[in-house]
Amino acid sequence: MHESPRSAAAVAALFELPFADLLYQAQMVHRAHFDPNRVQLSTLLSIKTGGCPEDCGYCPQSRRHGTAMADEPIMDLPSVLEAARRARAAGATRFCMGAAWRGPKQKDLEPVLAMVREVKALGLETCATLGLLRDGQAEQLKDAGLDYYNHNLDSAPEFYGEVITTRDYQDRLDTLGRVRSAGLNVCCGGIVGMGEARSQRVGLIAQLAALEPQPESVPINLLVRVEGTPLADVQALDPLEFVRTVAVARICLPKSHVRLSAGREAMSDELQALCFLAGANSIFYGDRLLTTGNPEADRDRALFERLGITPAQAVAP
Ligand code: SAM
Ligand code: DTB
Ligand code: SF4
Repeated sequence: MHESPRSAAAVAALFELPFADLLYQAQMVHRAHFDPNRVQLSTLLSIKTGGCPEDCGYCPQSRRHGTAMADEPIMDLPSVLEAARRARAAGATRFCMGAAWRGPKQKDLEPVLAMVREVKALGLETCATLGLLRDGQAEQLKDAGLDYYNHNLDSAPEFYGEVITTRDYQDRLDTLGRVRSAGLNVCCGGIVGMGEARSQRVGLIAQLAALEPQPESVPINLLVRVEGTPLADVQALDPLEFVRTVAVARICLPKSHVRLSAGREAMSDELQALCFLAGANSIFYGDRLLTTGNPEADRDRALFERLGITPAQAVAP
């Protein structure tokens, strides 16, 4: 028996509410499960950048697009640890390592396992996003001390094929199943502003809400339109529709941390404040996402100060 809406019709009805009624409902759900003035901070690091064989239309790291991004080797362990220490010192509680792979080969996974072990030893929560996982790989990551695995559904199944052709929706669901079975926390969300219809934003949230159990962490990305990618010139999403999407995610995924993710750099403080009011309670923190920019930590700290938001406490080292 689930109390939160998860049928497409119920999710669509939320999107149709007057803005004030939607935000009021999101606030009530948020306050029933979380301290509304606390936001979790995760810092990203691209440990393997560029040269990806996949064709995700939004992504600057695909080697199929004209983004002229170099195919770099995997980072060395000391450099990763230095970045993790910096993130910890700045106040992040989770460190997320991303790789531009379709998925890791065993020889790729070995150095990542070492990174997970050592980052965990710094007292940070660990997260990795490495693409599709094969049988046994999630277990190896779990044994190394991984806390979260990020793998996004990205869009509604009806829209997915217009953005990506090299992996299908079921591949993603299979990886999420492996992550869950290995006992890892699931971080799974999507991207909006890719030219999808509202009904397709509904479809994305309905899919996320139907995951059983629901993901612990739900990144809502606003497309960063990168020159050279097929989606570079797509029409910008109405900012208030973005706030609606966050609010609907909060209501449908009541116990999940909803992360205000990519796209924040271009948002005003006022728009971000509306997103926190709508129930977002996590951000990517630090001046880079994977390959694109993110607000400077100082700007985020100043915004939190103005809003009376306290970052979630770091775990003891
Ligand atoms: N290669 C792995 C994979 O795709 O599963 C992991 C890294 S991939 C860059 C992680 C996520 O970043 C994607 O699923 C997508 O949701 C997000 N992303 C990539 N490019 C983006 C962009 N331009 N704007 C917003 N989100 C983006
Ligand atoms: C997620 O949902 N968003 C992050 C993280 N998970 C890996 C990545 C955003 C990437 C934005 C484009 C870039 O910086 O390359
Ligand atoms: Fe590769 Fe991931 Fe980018 Fe897709 S989103 S092209 S899989 S790095």
